[in-house]
Amino acid sequence: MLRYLDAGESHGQGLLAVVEGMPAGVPLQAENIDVDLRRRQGGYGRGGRMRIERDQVRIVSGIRDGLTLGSPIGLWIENRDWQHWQGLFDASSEKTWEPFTRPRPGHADLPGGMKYGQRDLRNILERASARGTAIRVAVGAVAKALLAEFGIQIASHVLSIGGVEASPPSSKEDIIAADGSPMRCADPKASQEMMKAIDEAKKAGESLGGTFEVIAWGVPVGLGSHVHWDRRLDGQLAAAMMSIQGIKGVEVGRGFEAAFLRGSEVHDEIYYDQERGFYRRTNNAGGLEGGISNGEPIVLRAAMKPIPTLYRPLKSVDMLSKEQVEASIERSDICAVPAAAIIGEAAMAWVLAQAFLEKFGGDSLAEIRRNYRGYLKEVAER
Ligand code: EPS
Repeated sequence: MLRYLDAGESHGQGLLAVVEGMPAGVPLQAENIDVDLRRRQGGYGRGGRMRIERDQVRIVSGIRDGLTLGSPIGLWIENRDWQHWQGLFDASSEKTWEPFTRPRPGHADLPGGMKYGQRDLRNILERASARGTAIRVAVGAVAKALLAEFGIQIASHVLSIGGVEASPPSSKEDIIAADGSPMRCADPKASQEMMKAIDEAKKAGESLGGTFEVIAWGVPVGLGSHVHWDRRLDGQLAAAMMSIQGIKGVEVGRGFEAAFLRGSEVHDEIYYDQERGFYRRTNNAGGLEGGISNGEPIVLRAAMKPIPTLYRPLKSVDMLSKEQVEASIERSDICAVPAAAIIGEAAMAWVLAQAFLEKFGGDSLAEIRRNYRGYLKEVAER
């Protein structure tokens, strides 16, 4: 069983995770994890925090000579910003911090404060902050390292920002090439408009959401199962995607659009040839049928709401005085959809790695390879 726990507050010392259940023998380098951490920090529309942080992971356990040992992998990312917040988590410090008492509509502030009995909502927002997604991306990169050994590749791209829609990319190469661009979008013309929309939103004290797509290529047929609701891979992937800060909708394959079409327009017809075995010419199902991967690329889309911190704040109520006020302003991003797409990759990688180990599990990479090859051989004969 592959599992992890993470901890850390946005302005605490740092973020940590323990990944348990990774087999021995998987090549893993901090530098590879750092590539994804850098990707997460990018994207047009980010706020001041990303100019402070230089996210880098320290692998503190579970590795020797660049290979996993099968023991728990400890990961640590320092918050450089912590030094500006000295005393926030330290009762012995002389510095006191103003309480945060005007909850932002749309953030965890108010429901979190009510649930945990807190009037200083900093006690909620510090953990609710999307800062925590840095460690989630690091954990996802560990999962990606395992999946890469079996030719599974994950990428993402932005589809829309604040109502500006990109035309869909025509090839895998276009999607991968979008990675380096400021909006992480495969349509250069739409990207320009998206950046303009972000500039306008910034001027107006607004924030913008959008949609993105995450794709996994090379996933074998047979991950997940139809036999019980919580074993369905589509459900697990959707839950993982939905748990990312700001996500309000998830689609698999054609998703909501399929509900407007007829059966014959939606379902992917089945073909067979000696070399490829069973195959499809379309992938409207997004690589998932009956909660099981069907060998086609897995395609998920997610919708991110606009970030709740508005520089022109919405109405709120002060937790102490109960007076009608404007919500507090906490430094934030105008738009974080390009970053959310990277977090989407991590969420997908984690669920796929879990499902992969459930199917082909073993204690070492070599053992898993044997199981995997044996299964593929059997599948080819079916
Ligand atoms: C983020 C760090 C946070 C925010 C943002 C994402 O840092 P700070 O609060 O110090 O500016 O910039 O989080 C949110 C927008 C949010 O609402 O939680 C990061 O590392 O990605």
